[in-house]
Amino acid sequence: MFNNLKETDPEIFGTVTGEIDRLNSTLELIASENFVSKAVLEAAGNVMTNKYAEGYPGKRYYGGCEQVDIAEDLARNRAKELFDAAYVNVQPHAGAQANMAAFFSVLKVGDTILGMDLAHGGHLTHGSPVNFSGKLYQIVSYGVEKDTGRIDYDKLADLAKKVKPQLILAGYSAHPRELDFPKFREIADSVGAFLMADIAHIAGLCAVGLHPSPIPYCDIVTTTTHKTLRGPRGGMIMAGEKFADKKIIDPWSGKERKLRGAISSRVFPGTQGGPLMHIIAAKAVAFHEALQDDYKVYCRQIIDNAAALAGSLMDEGFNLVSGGTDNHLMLVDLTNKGVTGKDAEDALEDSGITVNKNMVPFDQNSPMVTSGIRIGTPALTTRGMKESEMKRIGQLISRVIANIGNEDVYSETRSEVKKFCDEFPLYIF
Ligand code: DSN
Repeated sequence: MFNNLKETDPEIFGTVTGEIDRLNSTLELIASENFVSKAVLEAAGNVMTNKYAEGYPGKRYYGGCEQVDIAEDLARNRAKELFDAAYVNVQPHAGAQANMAAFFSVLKVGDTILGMDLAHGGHLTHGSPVNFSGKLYQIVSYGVEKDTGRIDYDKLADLAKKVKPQLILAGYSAHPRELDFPKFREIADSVGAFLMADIAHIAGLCAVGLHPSPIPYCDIVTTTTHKTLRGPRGGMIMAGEKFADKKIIDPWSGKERKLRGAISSRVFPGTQGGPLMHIIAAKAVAFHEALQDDYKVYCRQIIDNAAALAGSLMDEGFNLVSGGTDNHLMLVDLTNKGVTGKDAEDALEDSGITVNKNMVPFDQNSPMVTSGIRIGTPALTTRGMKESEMKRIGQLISRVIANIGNEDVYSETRSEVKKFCDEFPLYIF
């Protein structure tokens, strides 16, 4: 495989084969990453990258769209079935673009968003001052409680009453607990706000019923397609039966229209041009895979693996934010170990274990240093690992963090990681 690439561009060929080697020989514990199937890879890397298809199936601005129309319809219909959604837009290039189009569908510049603080598990696009969301909107952040690591919904309701946001955002990139969407709806209704969920991390779990679905409760639901959902890198916007045809005032025209129409216009032509048709085809393949029975078994195992890894780390004396996890990720507060997130990330990387440094709630360190690491199980679960491997991985992580700077420990750990990886082969071309 990759013979043409090898001949044309040996340097990039080297990075691709190097990346395959890296994936095959290390333990991938970044909570937002996964390994797609070879079918998804083939769909993502083919001639559909050539096609311009601005517009939507049946209503394009270019000829020659008959095949890509079929692909986009398959992607939309499969996503509708998977999430029980009435409206799906598979064109957002990424999660940030999905969130931008969603905000632009219902908010005027200067409106107020109530979203989760980045340091408490939120996301850049949920109102960070260095992101368009923080520049264009008034942002009021909510967080988790210091003692429980959980959202206090009564406090959130009080805050909403005080700031009267136009939109409340439920969702996170680093929160280990279930979200209570009915409660969020109640709070949004109490102040007349739109409710949006960003389920980028938990989309797969929501699709199979292992996390409550936001679709019956939220006006707009955004997601990425490459995390637990195990598809190509990309974004998507959905709305449920109750909301897709809801009449709203389009903030760009000032006229009344259906929510689904506003979302479609904000994705294209509002914020994007030609959709990435090869990626949309790959999204369709991933949704097909997620509709099979074994995908639910996979998602169950992600959660069981996260619980096993969390248990192993707690046995080793680690403090987990909120004391554990309900989902695919955990947030380890390293303060009691006297190690920063950055040093832990670097030491683990040198030992063949990939995680990311992450702020913990009420963190005193900067985002480039942090006091914690975020760990997730979707990728290793795809590799076939189960609870016993998770227990051992928890012990390996503990050994490395107890021996920061000890190259012998890193090297012994790398050898053990290599053995693990050989037992669970990943990409063989
Ligand atoms: N950067 C992603 C994550 O790691 O969670 C979210 O966009």
